[in-house]
Amino acid sequence: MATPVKVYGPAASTAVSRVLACLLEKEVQFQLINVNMSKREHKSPEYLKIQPFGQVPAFQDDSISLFESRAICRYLCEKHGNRGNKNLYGTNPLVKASIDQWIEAEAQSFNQPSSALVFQLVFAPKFKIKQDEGVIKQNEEKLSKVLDVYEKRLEESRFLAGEEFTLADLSHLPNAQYLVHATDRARGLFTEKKNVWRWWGEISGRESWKKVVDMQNAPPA
Ligand SMILES: N[C@@H](CCC(=O)N[C@@H](CS)C(=O)NCC(=O)O)C(=O)O
Repeated sequence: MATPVKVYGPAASTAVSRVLACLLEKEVQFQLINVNMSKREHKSPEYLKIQPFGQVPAFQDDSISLFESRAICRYLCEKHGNRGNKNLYGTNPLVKASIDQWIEAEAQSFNQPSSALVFQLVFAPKFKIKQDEGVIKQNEEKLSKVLDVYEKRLEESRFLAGEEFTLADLSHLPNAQYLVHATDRARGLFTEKKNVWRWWGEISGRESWKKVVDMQNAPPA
């Protein structure tokens, strides 16, 4: 039996939960090792050896260490092509390119405004940090424009890269999950776009993602 891969970081982290969703889709065994960020364990010299930027997640598979959640997901799909969801990263160069295109759209266009909103609307109140209404408004506007593009795309295809659920869709789950449960205004950014809202219902209903959300909601051990 293969040794489980190791993921370092709390499931509540959006980047960690992206990797967890991928592992569950691919049915790859893993061990989640908590990194206590309030105690700044992610900045310890020991941790910096596997994640030199001092962020979560870090990942280990035997002697290989990796960081960057999207790169870890691609690695898992390439290594375990025949396990679990075989279509997650496509099966031919054209489909892979389309998946990569939408993973890039997530990383370069969706991630910035949605992360800023997750911080302002979810983590700032949790850690008693003052919210900035200007930043919230600005990023709601930015995200709405990004989602206009998604709405058009999702009018013509069921998922971002075509008719199958792929890594491109999966990559959006962590930030969107927080936002649709944050405030009416943030949720409205998704509900007001018919196809985006249909897509969200489909991707967030996957068993793999429901398990990740359960992990996020589990009381600390
Ligand atoms: N691009 C990185 C982002 C990692 C990231 O920003 N992680 C956050 C938690 S979601 C973190 O570690 N923040 C603490 C810090 O930057 O010091 C990835 O996708 O892995």
